[in-house]
Amino acid sequence: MGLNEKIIFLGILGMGAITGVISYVIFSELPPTPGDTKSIYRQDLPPPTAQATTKTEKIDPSTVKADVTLTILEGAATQGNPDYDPDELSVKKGNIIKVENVDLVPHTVTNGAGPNDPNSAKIFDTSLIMGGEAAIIQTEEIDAGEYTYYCTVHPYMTGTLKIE
Ligand SMILES: [Cu+2]
Repeated sequence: MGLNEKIIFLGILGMGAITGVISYVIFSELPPTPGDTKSIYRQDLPPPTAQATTKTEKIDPSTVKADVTLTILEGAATQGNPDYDPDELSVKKGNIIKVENVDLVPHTVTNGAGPNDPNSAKIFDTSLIMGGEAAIIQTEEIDAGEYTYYCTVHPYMTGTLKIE
């Protein structure tokens, strides 16, 4: 490297350093002001839309006397492990099913053959049940029949709910 090249190299390094210092100083002098909404990019949020309704009510499972328990087994998240117990559950229409997740990670009980099923979650859906928590599925308004269900987090977890 000749002398000129060294000077140019150091000059470029120096300009980089100066740019960094200037940016650091200017940006630290101009922090965003909380509540300042004068930006030309500001857009108001759309009004909240009504939540999709499913026939699974968000109620505290501990206050409900369930008729049947469906357990999500520990280790169910691992493909190939036993997941729902019982895998095929038969209940009488009107029965209240308590879904107990005894695993350590969240799972769901969602009707349908899988995520691509257009009817998925339209009949029942617990939404996420955290590890160690429980949810309720009410069958009062579900027509008698056989429904496959799966876990939206782990779609290989599947089971069948039969309503008589
Ligand atoms: Cu799962």
